Amino acid sequence: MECPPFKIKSVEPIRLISRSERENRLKENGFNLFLLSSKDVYIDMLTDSGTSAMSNRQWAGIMLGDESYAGSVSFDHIATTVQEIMGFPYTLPVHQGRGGEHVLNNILVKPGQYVLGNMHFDTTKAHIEYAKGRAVDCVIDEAYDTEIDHPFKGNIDTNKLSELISKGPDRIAYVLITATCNNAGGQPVSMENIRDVHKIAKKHDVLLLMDAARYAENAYFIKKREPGYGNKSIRDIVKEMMSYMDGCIMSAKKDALVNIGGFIALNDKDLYSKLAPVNILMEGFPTYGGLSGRDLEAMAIGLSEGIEERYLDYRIKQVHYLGQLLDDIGIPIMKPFGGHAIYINGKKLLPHIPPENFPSLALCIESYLEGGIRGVEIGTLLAGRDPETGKNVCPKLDLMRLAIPRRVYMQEHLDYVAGVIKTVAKRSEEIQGLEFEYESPILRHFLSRFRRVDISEP
Ligand code: P61
Repeated sequence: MECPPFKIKSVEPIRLISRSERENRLKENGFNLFLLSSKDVYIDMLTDSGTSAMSNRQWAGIMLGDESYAGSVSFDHIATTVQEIMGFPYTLPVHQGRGGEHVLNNILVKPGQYVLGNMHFDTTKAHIEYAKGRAVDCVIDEAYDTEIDHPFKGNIDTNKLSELISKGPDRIAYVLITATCNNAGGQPVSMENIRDVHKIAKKHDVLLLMDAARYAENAYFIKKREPGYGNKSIRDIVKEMMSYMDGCIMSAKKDALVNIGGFIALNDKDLYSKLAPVNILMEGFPTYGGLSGRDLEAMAIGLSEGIEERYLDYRIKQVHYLGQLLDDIGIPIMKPFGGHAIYINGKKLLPHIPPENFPSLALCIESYLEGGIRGVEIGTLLAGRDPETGKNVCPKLDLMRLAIPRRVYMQEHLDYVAGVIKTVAKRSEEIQGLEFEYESPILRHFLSRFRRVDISEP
């Protein structure tokens, strides 16, 4: 086995507070782990977003950042890096992924139009709906089954896609491939599927974009799992993936290894010209887009580091190490293991808790109580309510995600996490569900408060 391709220069202390303190913190914060102070969290697996450890080169880049309001040299650095790696000539920086979603959907989506994709992430869906559009998931059925072994569960069902587009291409604002597919367990999309989706989109003259938050991890899976790509470099695979796209939107907080940042990158100058003024309004001048020069610099360096093969190999193997530990002790998890996180099937582990009482959230809360681990619910709570009926959406997948920040934790941390989950699973039958004490109106999981409900009581 190979060691991680880095050594540690700077450390950040962590500490496990007592169980009674953890219980108190939960009660004080309405059982919402987003509301906890990070000093009360021992192992933080809430997200892999913005939580990466930056490299010495990125930190050196921070000092080189050009803070000019207009024409920053650091903007040139990110724009040329995007063009070199992804091939898109027009880059608009944004402060993070959802900033880009705001700008993009403001221009692309007309009321009532559809945005078709494999499985839209929650901020993506929220922004499409905010622009009065409709977000439709067209992922293959296998994605909804945590047990089925399929190498590319993030694939779009091309029959479903064709059918929806054929009904009226004018009603489609654009097609979005999210790679990897976060809500389906960090599952990749194959090159074959990307190519097929491209053909369908072009046939109907519909814009095709990629949500590239985890595009490098997706490219790694193509290399490892798709026939014909084993000997290609990640760079070449990325180039090919992007060659089928009209552009991409990226939260750089994931595969570009930065704590803040993002961008929209495009082939078409006209579309760029439509987006740039809105970007000025919402994010900032097109050469900074809500970021400081140092952020742009770190993002450019991180984008290159994120596609290094040795790094990706270590990264994905680390995630799979945790997956294997949990699988070996019989925890029901999404398989095959995804790119940035391991997802536990909350519905299956806690079948006595109905979806409306948030089984996967209950699992997150118990894992915090047991061992100070902070995971996140990707299920009924996250899915929110149907905008028309007001009812809970209750998606087929109801999962607890243990996201692994990049270059942050060691094997021992993951051993500890597996031990805690094992203890929680042993007492799964006693675990209670939750109900709202306060339900926040938008992206409700962030600010809502809950109380425990004993499901067994009549
Ligand atoms: C995450 F609990 N993801 O997975 P921004 N596209 C995709 C994402 O995964 C994504 C964004 C766009 C997060 C952060 C997060 O309810 C939550 O830079 C595929 O975060 O704005 C973000 O990028 C948005 C966690 C976001 C959440 C929303 O952990």
